[in-house]
Formats: sequence, structure tokens, C-alpha cells
Amino acid sequence: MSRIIENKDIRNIAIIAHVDHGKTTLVDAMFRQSGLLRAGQVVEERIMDNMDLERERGITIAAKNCSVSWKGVKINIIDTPGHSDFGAEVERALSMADGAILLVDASEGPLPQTRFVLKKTLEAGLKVIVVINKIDRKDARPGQVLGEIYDLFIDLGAGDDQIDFPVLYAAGRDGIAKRTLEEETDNIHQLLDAIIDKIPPPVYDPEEPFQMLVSDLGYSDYLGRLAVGKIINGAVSSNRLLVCINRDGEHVPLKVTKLQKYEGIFCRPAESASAGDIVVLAGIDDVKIGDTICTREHPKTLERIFIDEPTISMRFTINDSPFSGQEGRFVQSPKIRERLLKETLMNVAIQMEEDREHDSYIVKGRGEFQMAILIETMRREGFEFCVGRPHVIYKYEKGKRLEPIERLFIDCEEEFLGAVTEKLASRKARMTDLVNNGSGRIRVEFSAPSRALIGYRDEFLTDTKGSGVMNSYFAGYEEYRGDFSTRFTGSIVADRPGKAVAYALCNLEARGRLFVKPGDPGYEGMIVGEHNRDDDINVNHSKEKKLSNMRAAGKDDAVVLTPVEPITIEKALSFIRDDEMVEITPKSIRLKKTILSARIRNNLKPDSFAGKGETPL
Ligand SMILES: Nc1nc2c(ncn2[C@@H]2O[C@H](COP(=O)(O)OP(=O)(O)OP(=O)(O)O)[C@@H](O)[C@H]2O)c(=O)[nH]1
Ligand SMILES: [Mg+2]
Repeated sequence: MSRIIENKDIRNIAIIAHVDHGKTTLVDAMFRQSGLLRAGQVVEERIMDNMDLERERGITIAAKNCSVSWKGVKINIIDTPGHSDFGAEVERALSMADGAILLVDASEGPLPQTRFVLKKTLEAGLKVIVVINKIDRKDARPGQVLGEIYDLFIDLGAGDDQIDFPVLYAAGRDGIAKRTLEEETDNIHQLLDAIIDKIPPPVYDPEEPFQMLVSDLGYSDYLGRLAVGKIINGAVSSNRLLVCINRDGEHVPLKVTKLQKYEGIFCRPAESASAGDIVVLAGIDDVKIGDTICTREHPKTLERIFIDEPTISMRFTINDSPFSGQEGRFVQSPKIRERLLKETLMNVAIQMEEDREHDSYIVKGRGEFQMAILIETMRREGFEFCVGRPHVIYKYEKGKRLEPIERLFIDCEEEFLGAVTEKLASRKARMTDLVNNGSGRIRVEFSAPSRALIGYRDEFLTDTKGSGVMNSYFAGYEEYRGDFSTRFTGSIVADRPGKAVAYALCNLEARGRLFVKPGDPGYEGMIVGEHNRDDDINVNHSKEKKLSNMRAAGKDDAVVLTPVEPITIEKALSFIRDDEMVEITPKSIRLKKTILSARIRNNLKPDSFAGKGETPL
């Protein structure tokens, strides 16, 4: 008969919330106040956001583990990202946790990603502590927000036990958390106490041998591949001989060359670890997220982690522009393949398929932003390549085409509602709710095809003069809603190689918005701007002014051009159409036609590229 025992020395919690509600900042406070940092020790803010891109953008991209110790109990904490494109990180983090801290901004209240992460947490059956954060905000409305949180729990069908959640009010940045709004405090001790009292300790069956579920992967130059996960049953020590059971049920032998546990922000070597703890094992190269690591004598598979399927895909190919190989260190197809494969190992939400016929790779993920981060990471590593337009991934059921649908939440000033609704309706979005509380701002909810939102964010910001807030999350697959166009403008395309010349650009300004400055190098087929009309035009961007003897002294020599906004990866991805690509190098981002020669392009039938955002990849 099996018995269930609690490991009271450990708590495993995931911190979940909508983007920017203060998760990583709260983890800083936990570090400081649990005595992990010496008094007065100066550290950077948001210690857990340690990747370059995380620090630059001020957001969390990957879920990360750390731990603090409180009243003799080890609390393993998993800080998760709040951006919806990284939702899979949250699902993965929950697979290691026994409870969650749900942070909600005291002014903004529950937002779309709050709903998404809470839904996943409730489905996993985890106990939740609610923290209403940023109570120091002038516009904080904690009472109302608490009501909205209860509504959300009810709406998501939370069980009685889950709905009976403890609530704390916090200002994570000031290191404060308390049970009631009235009380005075200067610390978060009540939150740490609540974690120990309210979150159940991990449980295990003492009769069972060692079993661990691989929830994350790491890599170290010295140790090789690292498998991270919670020990479900049994104990483990260094040098143990184990097996890893993969997706196909194969048993791959391994020897634990190094065992590590989380201590603060570091991984420290350990001799042994017991059930319930989160550990890092070195000694196996061929391991994937979701695999079970267990004993050779009694191998028993744990249920694999289930992660939502990717919804968008993009083509990655070698850089075939005339400038290829000039700025990058890694340019060959096998190098790109190797790098993308590595990404699929480290990141459960990314999948890759080879398209041998076109010598390219189809990368699948959760959203444009996730793709943009992958592209930015690769270019910083020295890669040079081209990517195509993001496409949604369709599914087919009983002969019907299904497409990914998102729940879209818009918050904007009333006067912009018309423009926003019109654009979304033309993209087959349906309004499902509208709340106008008379403040001048309104909240509107839509059910929108994911493909309608690819590239929409920029337009939305323009349409709402930068004041609109837009959030969405993947709601599921529904029947295809029909075709629509996503871009009503064409491209201004260079028809020859050469550097852009001010005189030529000045003349082109009337035709649309330009992407290049005088002196920028170009080639035939490179996109130098957005055309005001819906067709492409081929232009000579390097045309010099003819010098004649009749020059009016200096009058029109000094051309004043509209400043060009630098192209970012996100903007480039949302701009390009099906017959266009983005050329990425460590130094440049250029847009180009897939077929560079204007002559060949002109000879192609117009429908060689379907312009409806649904070309099969
Ligand atoms: N007013 C106020 N601002 C806070 C508080 N805590 C965090 N912030 C600010 O909120 C912003 C986001 O904080 P983060 O800790 O990065 O939020 P996050 O939830 O980790 O964000 P993601 O990981 O990207 O989802 C930062 O500018 C913080 O300075 C707080 O208690 N009060
Ligand atoms: Mg964060």
C-alpha cells in the first residue's frame, strides 16, 4: 500500500501575473529580506532578469529558478514571464511548483494574461496566494481589484479550496506585504509566512524509487547539458547510475556527473537531494523537457508535461542577399540548423522542421514577439540569415480548416473606438463585450483570428495616438473565418545596387514612408520604403542630381529629409508580405523582396504569392 508523506522542509512556488505586475521585483524583496543579501549589499534591480535582452527590455523572457530560506524552510521560487508569447514558460514552471503566488496590479486589476496563467494554475490543481501589488500607486483601487479577482476565480471554475485563497497587499518595490491595508509594516515577512503556512509542501511516496520530471534544460560549458526538475519520489546522489525515459519510451542510461540545488540565485553542488526538491542534474546529453529520469532497477514513467501547441510559424533561410557574409560570423545553412535545433531543446514552445526542397527551416512558436526575441538573440551571437512573414498554423478537422483565435482586450479613449473597431471588423474580429464606465476610456473585448493581429499592434498604436492598451491570449482553434487583406500599402523597391542619395530620396518621399537614409547601401530588390498605394514600385534610390551650368546658387542643394525611424525586428516582421523577407545580420536589418530581380518578379503571375496571409509554407 502506498503512503503519502510531506516534505515539510521545502515549498515550491511559481510567481505568476500579467506582464509588468511586479513579479521579478517582488523576488528581489524576498532575496533581500530572507537574509540572502548582506545588509547594505548593493545589487542591481530585478536580479532574476539576468539575460541581456531581459535587462534591456525590462521584461522577463525565460522562467528561472532560485530559492530563499525562511524559518528553516527552503522555498524554491520560479519567476515566470508575464508576456503572453512566453506562456509555455509558465506551463513549464507550474510543473515544478506545488503552489503559486498570483500578483495583480492594484490599479490595473486582472488583465488577460492574469486569466491565462490563473487558468493553467487552477487546472494543475495548485493552491494560490493572491498578492495585490503596487498598492503605493496613486490610482490603486485594491478593494475593487479584489472583487475582480474573485470574479475571475469563479469564472474559471475554481474549486472551493482554491477560491478560499489568502490575500496580501504589497508594494513589492518597497519590500512591503501585509494582510490588511490598514496595518503598518516595513517588510514582506507575512508573505513569506503565508507561503510556508498556506502552500502545501511537496508530497512523495516513500515506497517508490527515485523519479524526476525534466521541466527545464540548461547548458554549461564544463558540464554539458543540464536537466532541471522536481524530484517526485525517492532521493538522488552524485554518481548514481540512472535512466532517462524519452518520448518514445526508450531508456537512455546516464550517470549523474554532478548534482546541484538552487541556493539563492546560484546553483550549488550537493551530495544528495530528497523528494520534493528541485535539482539540476548533469550527465546526460540526450534529454528533452518532459522526459522522466529514474532508476535503472525500477523505471517508471511520469506523465509528460503538456504544453499548448505553437500557433505561428516562420521560415528561416540563409542570407542570399548580395551583402551576405559581410557582417555575420555564422552564415551557412548547417550552422543555422544547429542553432535552431539547440533552441528547440532549450525552449519547449519552439519547434523546427526542415524544408529541404527550399533549403530552409520552418520555426514554430507562440507569437511574433517570441520569434523576434529568438532572432535578436541569434543575431547577437553572430548569425546572419533571412526570415519570412509569420503565418498562423492551421489545423484540419473533418475536412474543415481551423484557425487559431485570440481573445483580444482593448482599452482606449472613446474617440478612437470607431477606427479600432472598423479595422478589426475588416479582419474578421467580433466584438464580444464593451464596457464604458463614463471615464472617457472604454474597454472592448474581441474574439479575433490570430492572423488579424500579426502586425496589427503598430497600426493600433497609430490609430489610438499611442494611448491605447492592447492585450490578447490564445483562446483555441475555431473554424476559418475567411480571407482578408492585412496590408493596404505596397513596397518601394530599389531597382539597382548603390548607396541611397539624398536627391533621390527627397523625390521619393512623396510616394510613401522611407526606410533608408542617404549613404545607406542598397541592392536590387531591397525594400527602401512603404508605398502609399497597394502596389510595389521599382525606383532608383541612388539617382544623383544632374549638375548643369544653370545652378541657382546653392538653393536646392541642401535637401531636408524626414528623419527615418530605425527598423526594429518587430516592425520588420509586421511589415513584410508573403513575397518579402527580412535580412538579419549582427549589424543590419534590411527588408527585401524574396526574388531580387525586378525583371523576374514582373514576369511572375500576380497570384504566384497569395497575398492573404495564408500561403502554405
Ligand atoms: N509603483 C510600483 N511599481 C512597481 C512595484 N513593483 C514593481 N514595480 C515596477 O513595475 C515594473 C515591472 O516590474 P517587474 O518586476 O519587471 O515586473 P514583472 O511582473 O516581473 O514583469 P514581466 O516579467 O516582464 O512580466 C518596473 O518598472 C517596476 O519598477 C511596486 O510595488 N510599486
Ligand atoms: Mg519579470
